[in-house]
Amino acid sequence: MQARAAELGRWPWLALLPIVIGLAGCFSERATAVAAGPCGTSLDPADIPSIILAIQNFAFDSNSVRVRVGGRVTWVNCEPAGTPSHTTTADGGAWGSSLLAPGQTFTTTFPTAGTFTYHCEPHTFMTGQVIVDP
Ligand SMILES: [Cu+2]
Repeated sequence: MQARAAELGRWPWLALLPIVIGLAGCFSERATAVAAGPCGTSLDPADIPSIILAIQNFAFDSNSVRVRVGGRVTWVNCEPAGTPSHTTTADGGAWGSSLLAPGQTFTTTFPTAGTFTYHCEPHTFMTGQVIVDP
């Protein structure tokens, strides 16, 4: 512990290193999301203004998002190749994707305000919600 304190005394900027690395990680992640979507999937440029959600580890990430009326959400299946396909299916029937294999995407628009819960058809334990603000 004392040795570490002495090291930091000699190179005080070392204490900032984890912060700098953390920030660099944030920015590169964001740049990747805009250019290629999560997990490197190519996105239709028309989908870029969407809120983009990854499907990974048999979950919607994040499982709760907010958009404005008229906003869009794009789900991207980020599972590794060979993982069973998923859907995004509104509980009330407002939207429903086909089975999305790893690497596939689905986009829908939200024309009305409200809270819309959804699930994955083959894996009903996978759930999420989209809150649409007026
Ligand atoms: Cu699923």
